[in-house]
Amino acid sequence: MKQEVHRIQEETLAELQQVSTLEALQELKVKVLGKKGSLTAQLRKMGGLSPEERPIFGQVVNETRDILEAAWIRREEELSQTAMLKQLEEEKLDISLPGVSLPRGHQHPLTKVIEEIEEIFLGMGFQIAEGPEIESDYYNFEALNLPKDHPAREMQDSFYITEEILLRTQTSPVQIRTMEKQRPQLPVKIICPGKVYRNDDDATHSPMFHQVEGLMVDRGIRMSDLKGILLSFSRMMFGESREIRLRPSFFPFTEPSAEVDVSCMLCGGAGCRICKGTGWIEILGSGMVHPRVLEMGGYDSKELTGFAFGMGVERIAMLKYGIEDMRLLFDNDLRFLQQF
Ligand code: 2NM
Repeated sequence: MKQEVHRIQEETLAELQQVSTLEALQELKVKVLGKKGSLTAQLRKMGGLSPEERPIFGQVVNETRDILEAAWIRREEELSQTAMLKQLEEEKLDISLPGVSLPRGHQHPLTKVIEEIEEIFLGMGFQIAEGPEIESDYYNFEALNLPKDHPAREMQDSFYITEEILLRTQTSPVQIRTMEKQRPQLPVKIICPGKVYRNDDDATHSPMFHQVEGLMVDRGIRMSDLKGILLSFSRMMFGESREIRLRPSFFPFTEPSAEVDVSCMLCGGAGCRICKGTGWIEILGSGMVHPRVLEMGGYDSKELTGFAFGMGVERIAMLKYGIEDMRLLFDNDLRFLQQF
């Protein structure tokens, strides 16, 4: 019987060297060490042995099993290694090849301009406020004193989602929301950068564009505060030698209202192609916040006053960088973007 066990051991060790796949290895394992395997069968014969012989034979079988199992693990490693090398060879995978590099993007000039505007106003003590691009009719129009018959409220001029919900047409709803949220803490001193949407699409209008609006509310805020802040902004944005001028205008949410022009950054005010010979370039709209808007924000308009302004970022970027066609800002052509 001992010889039989020894024969199984030698035969199996020889067969192990013959098998060439992991599947065949597993089959061989079942054939020898499995429940119905040849070595397992030897153990069943122990019943026929004398009590003295049994432990000795048991030990022989166990030793053989240990030897075979160790040989199995070695063979399994060899075969796995061979299988992997074969796979690598078939895939012709060269892990030493360098990766494929992707072309590098570039920060968008609009993002740059927005960040620059933010830095300037942060430096003057303003905070940045953000809000939803999908707005209610209330925050977008009603609270801003836009009457029901105002053209911006026509279905065809704004992107309505329902009769009560639309894409914001300016960032001022964020200012109403901020007034409500931070009341009664003063001053309110915020700028609101972000995307706005209007149903216009031609060479000079994009259905989506960017705005930065500003708001300052406190006791005793006057038009001269507005003018001082906007002069400082214009000089930091367009150069220390800039001047500004205010022209009367109209907005439903401000009274009085003014358009703000900055002296031409190209000719310094002498008159050129860019300023169409006037020496001045319009950069933003502004005014003293309408008392009704302050009341809508929850403030007592007899006690407080404020100024507000709004500018189009695309326009500022085009002036600052001398971009002639607004559509270049929306093409995302790297040859254009990489110039800024
Ligand atoms: C502009 C021009 C003038 C403005 C008004 C307000 C608010 F919320 F206080 F009523 N925010 N922004 C404003 C005023 C915006 O954009 C051309």
